[in-house]
Amino acid sequence: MAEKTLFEKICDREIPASIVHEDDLCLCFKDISPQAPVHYLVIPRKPIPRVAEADASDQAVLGHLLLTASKVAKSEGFAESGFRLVINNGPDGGEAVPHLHVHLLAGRQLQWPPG
Ligand code: IU
Repeated sequence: MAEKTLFEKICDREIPASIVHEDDLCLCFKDISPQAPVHYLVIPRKPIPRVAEADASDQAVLGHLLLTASKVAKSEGFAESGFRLVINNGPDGGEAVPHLHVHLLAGRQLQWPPG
């Protein structure tokens, strides 16, 4: 069996994380190196390495990640001021952890384009 990713270990409570939401399909926890006043990661329990490796059978979980991120952002009071969701894919995309995750950033004016 392949070794668990860091984020699978967080799902399995083998590594501590500050979890703000969890359900059958996903977990949302605070990023350890926040780039905004609010910086959370929403990850599927299923260890999909990156969005480019998701397939049609992952459609429901992919939708669930976005809906969950939006729900968390709104529950934290960012419905009006706004927030940003980011998925980094592969080396040029800036992906560091090979377990799909949606970054949720909020709480300051974010710039565009990203670096
Ligand atoms: P990326 O999209 O793969 O670059 O993002 C990985 C994120 O995971 C990054 O923002 C890290 O700060 C974050 N992270 C974490 O929250 N906990 C950890 O133990 C590790 C990375 I390693």
